[in-house]
Amino acid sequence: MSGIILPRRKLIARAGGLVAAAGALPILAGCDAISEAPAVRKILSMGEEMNRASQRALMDRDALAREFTQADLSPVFRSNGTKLPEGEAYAGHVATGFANWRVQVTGLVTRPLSLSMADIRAMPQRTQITRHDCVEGWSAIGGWTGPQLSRVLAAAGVRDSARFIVFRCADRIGDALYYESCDMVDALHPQTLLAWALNGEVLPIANGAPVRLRIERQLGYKHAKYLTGIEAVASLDGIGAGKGGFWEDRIDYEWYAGI
Ligand SMILES: Nc1nc2c(c(=O)[nH]1)N[C@H]1C(S)=C(S)[C@@H](COP(=O)(O)O)O[C@H]1N2
Ligand SMILES: [Mo]
Repeated sequence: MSGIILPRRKLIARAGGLVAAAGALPILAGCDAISEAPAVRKILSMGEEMNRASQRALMDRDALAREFTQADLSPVFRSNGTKLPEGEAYAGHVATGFANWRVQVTGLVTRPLSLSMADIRAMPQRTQITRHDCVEGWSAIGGWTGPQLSRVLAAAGVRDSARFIVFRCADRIGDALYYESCDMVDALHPQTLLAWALNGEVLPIANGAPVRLRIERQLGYKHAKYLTGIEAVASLDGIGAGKGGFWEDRIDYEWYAGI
């Protein structure tokens, strides 16, 4: 990936900075004269344009992430973070082809669910070819298949009081199991999937077998692998250290990692 991903907040701060800088100039000279100077007009309109672009990006949260074609698929979809969860429990699941794997859907739902992989594959499926962007500076294009999270949440009868969805994973990194979360806009987004296939094949272990989240309007670390639980909550306060994700709680990764 060649593009640098700027956190949205920084973009807005930059746009704001340009406007502020231009706004400061009239103090030095006559207001009209200076704001009519072509260079200043350009800076002012650039600032406005950037502000508009940032706001549009923030507000148009339902817009689809770009989808690609088979020809665009990365030859190898690399793996990052955990590549093989440690421990006998996961090894046992690998040995049995994940026949006993369950994804628990709990929290603010009227019908808690315990989904097997067969249940997940029996639901209506969506396939999408999208680009994964990791904050570490690489990206890859892959084709993902699985049910939309919105369908799973509807089946569980998610309550109106749910404001966030928490994702629980089977892999431990150091002191804790990996976890992530998102708000209801991303949870109900049509491209947010419980993906069990990559490029038409059963999901490789390195990419989160047997099922991982695809949350296409967000950066890589939000795409929880090795999913064991989906929990609807009203607040993130009781989750980890309260910032909503494994990395958010440990280093400065932003909870809202929208792209
Ligand atoms: N459970 C779990 N999910 C995870 C991670 C992880 O280490 N454990 N790493 C995250 C990061 S930083 C990225 S970029 C993607 C990598 O997905 P991939 O291994 O399929 O490339 O998974 C994300 N989800
Ligand atoms: Mo990442």
